[in-house]
Amino acid sequence: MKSKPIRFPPQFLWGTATSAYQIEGSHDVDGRKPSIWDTFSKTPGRVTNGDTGDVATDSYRRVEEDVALLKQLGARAYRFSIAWPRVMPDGRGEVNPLGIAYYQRLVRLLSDAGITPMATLYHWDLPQALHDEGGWMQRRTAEDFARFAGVMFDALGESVPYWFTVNEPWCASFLSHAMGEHAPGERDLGRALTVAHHLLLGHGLAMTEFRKRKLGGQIGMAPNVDWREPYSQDRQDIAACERGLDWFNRWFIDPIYHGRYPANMFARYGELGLKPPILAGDMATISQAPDMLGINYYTGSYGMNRADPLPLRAQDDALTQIEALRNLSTANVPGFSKTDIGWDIFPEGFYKVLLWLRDEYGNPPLFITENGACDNALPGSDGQVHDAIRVEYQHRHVIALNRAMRSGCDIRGFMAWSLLDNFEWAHGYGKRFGLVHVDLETQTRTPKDSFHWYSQLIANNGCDA
Ligand code: IFM
Repeated sequence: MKSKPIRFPPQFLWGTATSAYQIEGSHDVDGRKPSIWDTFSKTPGRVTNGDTGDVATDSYRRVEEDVALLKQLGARAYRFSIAWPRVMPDGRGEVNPLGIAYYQRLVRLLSDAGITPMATLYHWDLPQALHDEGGWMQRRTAEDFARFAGVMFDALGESVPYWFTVNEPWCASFLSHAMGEHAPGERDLGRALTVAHHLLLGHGLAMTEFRKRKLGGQIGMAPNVDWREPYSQDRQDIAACERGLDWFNRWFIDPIYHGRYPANMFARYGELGLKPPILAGDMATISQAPDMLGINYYTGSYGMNRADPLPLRAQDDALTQIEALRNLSTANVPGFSKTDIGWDIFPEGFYKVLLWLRDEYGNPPLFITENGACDNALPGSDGQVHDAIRVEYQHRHVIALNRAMRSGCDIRGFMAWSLLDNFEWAHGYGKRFGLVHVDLETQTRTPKDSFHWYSQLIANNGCDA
């Protein structure tokens, strides 16, 4: 029996997302100075094949071509990020008019094409000059970030209706400062906690700048979330999954919606002698009411209590401490398939985490700011890219999204990650997330099967279930 097609509200914002360092290239053009990712990617051994964002998909120069692709897709919105080192090359002080002009042009092109612009202020490209002074370890960097945000609100506030302050703060803190996988590549849990707090503070201070200007648009943060489904109803498995959610999801969302860090995880960090550097007034700054929340979801899994729980010990390295904080292991469920980056495909987790956000935070307005799959399919003999993994992934996640909306979740838009194959951070260009294939030698763009599938979905405002 054929099931009924699913439909979305008429005003639902379908679009795609990218970020500056991953696509722009032109790393030393028109006054841009290095960010921590320029430095990190040029450090031997940090990025697969020694790839860098120097050229990326050349989108700084091909902005018209990329907007034309969005138009061809039928996108109603486009989420891009603004490179801080392009706009304020030293992180503070002088503003670079050429940097501003680039984003004004992008926004104009989008608006002319009838595409709603959505801007992210921090997608990990901290100006190197600020990092040299201590970077996110310094409270002052949060204040510098708010000043940069203010500059952008003045430049684009009238024409950009949606703003996201910080993208995936978990990556910019724990993955970067405790797990060493992203710039600046440190392995110290205490430093990661400090960075996480300053990112949250930067979010709050940017919110203050936004509110001061009485702009008509909306603003929020864009954390990444995952879902841990208890493998059994055993109390210990349920508790382990809760620890996983505390560690990954609640650590960044509770401060915004509840004005405090999750108590259990806070206490666990305390056992390691660690705590965030909270000063008087910080939690009020961080928790001023956002207009909406951006959610990035890619994967999740079944979780269970670790068979051999680890003690919390200050002398252990950061990775062992993280294992001990969570004491959570992944249950291998037969039949789970993976994307080409090795992440479990778990649309049920998407549905579950959306319901969890609804219940845990009072059903906030949400935008799915990222969701997508790595599928390394290349052009075939017919010249087309048959990225079947991505089409299936996207289809199943859109069905989960629709189910969550029918369960009352207030979701207003969906940005597929990503418009183009691009610089996938420590994986370099070897992992492809684009709806559009990019030949890195020629910069030729070829829309993939997933692009055509998504285009149909947008045109019909729905798809088969
Ligand atoms: O490419 C990244 C993006 O920059 C942030 N979210 C996850 C994507 C895929 O790893």
